[in-house]
Amino acid sequence: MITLEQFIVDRQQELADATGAFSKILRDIGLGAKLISFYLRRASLADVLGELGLTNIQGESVQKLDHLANTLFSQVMRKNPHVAGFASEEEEDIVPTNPNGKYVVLFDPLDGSSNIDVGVPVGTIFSIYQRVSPAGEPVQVADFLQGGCAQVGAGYVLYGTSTLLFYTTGQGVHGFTLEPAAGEFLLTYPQVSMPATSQYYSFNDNQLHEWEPALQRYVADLHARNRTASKPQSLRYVGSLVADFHRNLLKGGLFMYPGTVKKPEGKLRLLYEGYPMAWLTEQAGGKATNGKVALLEVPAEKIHQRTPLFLGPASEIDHLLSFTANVSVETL
Ligand code: P6P
Repeated sequence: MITLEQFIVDRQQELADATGAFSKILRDIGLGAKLISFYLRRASLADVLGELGLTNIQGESVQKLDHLANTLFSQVMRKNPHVAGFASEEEEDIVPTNPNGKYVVLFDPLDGSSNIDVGVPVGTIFSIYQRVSPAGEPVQVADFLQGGCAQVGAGYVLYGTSTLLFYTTGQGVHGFTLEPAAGEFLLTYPQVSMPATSQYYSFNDNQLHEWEPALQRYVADLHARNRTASKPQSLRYVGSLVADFHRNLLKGGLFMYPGTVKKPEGKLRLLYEGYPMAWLTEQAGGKATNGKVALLEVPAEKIHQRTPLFLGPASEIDHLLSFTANVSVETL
């Protein structure tokens, strides 16, 4: 049995910076996950279900556990001397912490929170960069807007039938399962590959009529292919990004949350949802796009910027792009 900490230390030489600082950040993300998992497992008993009666900067009602998860993760990040600052879906602005830190961390502390009260899995998503501003000074927004290709670490925690932590540092995707008896994440999914063919497709069907015509033609093509396929794909969509993504990562499947005529940028956040999930997808052999270009190459302009998001097996994404990006598959 290999613990997360042992795995990180064993592979430390592969990291951009083998001083151990980055490893300590990954270890603390594991700590934050354990704390959130503890409270989630007792949510209904600890009366932390339901709403706080607050709204966050997104104008969304803050669920009690959203607030608690953000507080727990923020505290863990503040205490890590290697973290110079963080950004959170629940925080309007960047939060400078230790000016001598070399890294910044972005996170959605509890994504899918609308599912909390009905027992559907939710998740934490994180993304890590080396700062570009001078050490010893407070971090600046530019440290967080380096773009998806500059990430040095990314991953998610899935609070489901078990608590799972999947991450990449550019050397593949590796998954761990929390063993509550030991309080340790144990390596259970080394070197994850997304299957080349899709078993599932995941999108919110009631928005179909609001999508661009080219995407509607792609969906019609997807349905037609499944009418004649020897092994048709199934629609699976629980409305929790980490849960939908994790299933498709392991079993093969397309996830998409496109933009609409009214909201061309879609709903999901580029910096702490799109970029990390896109990097994981690519590291597992899949492809990620905003419907026009590679997702990791979409420029970062604002902390809470939204993006259309398409994640899946490379061949399926190439096929989708042949509709939406007017790019013939050969040239992709
Ligand atoms: P819809 C959850 O609120 C979330 O941010 C993601 O986790 C999920 O993929 C998406 O929104 C679901 O949105 O509009 O289909 O309910």
